[in-house]
Amino acid sequence: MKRIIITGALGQIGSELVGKLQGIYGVDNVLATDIRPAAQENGPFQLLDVTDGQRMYNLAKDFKADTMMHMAALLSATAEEKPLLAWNLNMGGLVNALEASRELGMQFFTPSSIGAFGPSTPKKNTPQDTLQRPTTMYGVNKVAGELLCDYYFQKFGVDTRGVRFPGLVSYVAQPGGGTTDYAVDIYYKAIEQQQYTSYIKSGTYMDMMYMPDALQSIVELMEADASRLEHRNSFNVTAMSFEPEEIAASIRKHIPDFKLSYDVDPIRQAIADSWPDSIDASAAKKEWGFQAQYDLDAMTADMLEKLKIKLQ
Ligand code: AKB
Repeated sequence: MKRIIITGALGQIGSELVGKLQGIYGVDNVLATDIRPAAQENGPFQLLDVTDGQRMYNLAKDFKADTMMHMAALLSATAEEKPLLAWNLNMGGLVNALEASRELGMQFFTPSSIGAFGPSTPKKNTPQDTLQRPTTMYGVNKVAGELLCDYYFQKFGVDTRGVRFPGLVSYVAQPGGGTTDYAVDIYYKAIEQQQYTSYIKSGTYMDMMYMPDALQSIVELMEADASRLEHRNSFNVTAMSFEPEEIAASIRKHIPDFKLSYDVDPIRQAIADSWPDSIDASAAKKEWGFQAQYDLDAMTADMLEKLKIKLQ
């Protein structure tokens, strides 16, 4: 049985990860933390600014945590607007979480991203091990983070694990400040207004995954037999790759009058253009059995059904 501390528990992933882990390991074995107070506390919760390493250590120690899931981070578009804040928060938070894990002997998870790739990376079926020269602050943080997690494993024996998430789609908590956020917004607007104006250009492919598959991948990687893991901190995982017209076509199977138009945001478009069109997840499949359940149409059907209820 694990005792888990989660940072960024009110963020896009954290909001659902907490419930998933509570269901598996028990409500009292999951300590949710975030920089802002929870509207509703469904289990142990503490305020935590991840740049405060001492408080992070104390909370983990008092909770007797054996696992750290470090989710707090600024996403790609916000990091481009505020690069120094992104460096301090993304790298400062990560090193604090790794240090607490080293000192307390905790198993460790943090997500990397397709943002860890750059324009010189092969764009199609991007290999697990390849060129990583990202041109965004977020990407710089993610590559440095992957290397730092590898370092903590090699140097100190911390059981660090991680995946490179694609854009994550969910009806529970909206993402904020990401480049792939359009793929969430579009479903809300489809229900509310039967139309969407995309800030990402037609023909721009990016990898995506539905949140239930993302959560399952975290649990499976953390439970995986360590002796099978060669790529501990940077597994490519993906469920689908699409461009705006393809998600619109999927939505039209349920809302035939749905209209898609464009007002391209040059900053987020440039970030998207620097990322792969599609990544190869075969290392994750081979080393710990990763398998996504939802393709684009299955995700669309579930998103629209759940959002109709939520937005009533
Ligand atoms: C973002 O768009 O910044 C994130 C990511 C792909 O890491 N969703």
